[in-house]
Amino acid sequence: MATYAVGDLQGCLEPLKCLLARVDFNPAVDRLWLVGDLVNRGPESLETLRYLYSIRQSLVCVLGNHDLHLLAAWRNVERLKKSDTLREIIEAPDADRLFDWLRQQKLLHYDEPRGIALVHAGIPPQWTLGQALERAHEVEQVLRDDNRLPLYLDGMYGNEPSKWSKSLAGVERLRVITNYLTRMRFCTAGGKLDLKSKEGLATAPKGYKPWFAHKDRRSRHVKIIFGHWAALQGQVDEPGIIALDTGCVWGGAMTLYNVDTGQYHRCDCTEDGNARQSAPPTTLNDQSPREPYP
Ligand SMILES: [Mn+2]
Repeated sequence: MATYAVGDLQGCLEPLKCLLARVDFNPAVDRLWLVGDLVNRGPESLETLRYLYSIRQSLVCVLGNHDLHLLAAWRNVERLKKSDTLREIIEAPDADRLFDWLRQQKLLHYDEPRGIALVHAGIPPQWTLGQALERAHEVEQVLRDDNRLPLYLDGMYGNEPSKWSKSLAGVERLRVITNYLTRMRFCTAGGKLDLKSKEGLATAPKGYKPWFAHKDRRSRHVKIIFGHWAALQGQVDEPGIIALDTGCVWGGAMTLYNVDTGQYHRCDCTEDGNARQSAPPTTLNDQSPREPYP
């Protein structure tokens, strides 16, 4: 029995199957952790969700910003943007069952025996793991609540408030929790978000750093596996921080990580998000020198 974590799928099913074949993944005994952004932009969002649903007993899944956007578009199709490739899911005959499954997923998972947290974007520096789990749970409860879901899905968009405060209530509170866990890249030591800079580490505005780089980060004793930030290309020089989004949907690669041995596997992706044949097994440690962040 082995446990793997895989980076953002974004509707790229072939590279996922390439990776699972490479490690001889057996859903009857092995486990697969997903960092979220299961769908959108790639060629096979519907088929990807259907495949995941078929092996749901073997999965641990946290939701990403694209997954939440899919839920919002399901409830209000006018939310779809031109660049979205989500309509096929909303119109599928088995959509209800897929959405019911998606809504049961978490925003933050903690594997206590291993001491490993799984999250799409990250945990803000001013939160302990315990606080992050409690606040993630607030959103998770709303996702499962038919009465409260519409208000959340309509109100989750936006970059404000840019910083957590205990006194926040209602949809603003849920929005900043969601932004931390599913959209964050750069923030200040106090957790003020910059949601506009998306590129490499050199683009951080003054006073801002990657969320994981703040030296007094309160979750620093926990190993954290995350996705979302393709520009990092999996290269993070921070102990216990594992970045798995290697930009498959942008013609990069999909990365699979053996949670217990630390071994990496990659399948290269074509520009249209499919798998490229004959990619040799590699480990990230064999790659070019790491780029330090400022
Ligand atoms: Mn994302």
